Amino acid sequence: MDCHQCHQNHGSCGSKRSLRWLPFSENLTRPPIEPGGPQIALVGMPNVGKSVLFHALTDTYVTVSNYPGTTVEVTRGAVTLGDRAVSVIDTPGMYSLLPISEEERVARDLLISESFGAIVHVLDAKNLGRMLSLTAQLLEAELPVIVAVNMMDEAQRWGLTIDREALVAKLGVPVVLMAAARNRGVDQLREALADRLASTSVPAVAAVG
Ligand SMILES: Nc1nc2c(ncn2[C@@H]2O[C@H](COP(=O)(O)OP(=O)(O)O)[C@@H](O)[C@H]2O)c(=O)[nH]1
Ligand SMILES: [Mg+2]
Repeated sequence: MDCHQCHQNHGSCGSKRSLRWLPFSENLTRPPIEPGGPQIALVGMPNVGKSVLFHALTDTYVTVSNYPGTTVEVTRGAVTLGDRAVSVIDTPGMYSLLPISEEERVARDLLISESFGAIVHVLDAKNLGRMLSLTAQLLEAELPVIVAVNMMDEAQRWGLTIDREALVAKLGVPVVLMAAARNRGVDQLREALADRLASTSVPAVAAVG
């Protein structure tokens, strides 16, 4: 069977990662991850719904591994965007890019050491004010941020409304309102991701003059 990371026999890539396999028919229809293609990271404070969103996006198998030298687990999978399969990472929760905990250090190191076509900053709609400080840090670090305001179902129950257009105008990046646990807004996020990756991808073959 092929490894979803390297598309080779698992023994030959040397990976020790555990894999959750799909039924054979689904495995056949899934587009392969582009070698050297873009990656997406889900980042944000703890308990905002990153892992729920990760599983809503990745209907294919995932790998879970300890970040090197730590006991912190990092989950990787693939999200299908149209006819592409793009690698996506669920990062440990972090409050700030200035790490205090081991989880925060791993999340920060991942963002620095790997290159990403899009960084989805997941926020809790009920605590926007507290969470936007991390958005500001990510933007300051010039990361390709897409803001996902999650838990809109709870916010609406609390009578809160979020002015998406105002957020877009203030932050200058795409903003998606969602309730990942109810599968609301997930398709809009896929569209925002596809747009972001399309606008940053380099043509495979350069024009020759
Ligand atoms: N009501 C509601 N709960 C959610 C939503 N997304 C996640 N949750 C819940 O929030 C909690 C934390 O989610 P989790 O994905 O583990 O957060 P993480 O720490 O950011 O990975 C869990 O109990 C989820 O079921 C949502 O959109 N609406
Ligand atoms: Mg999580």
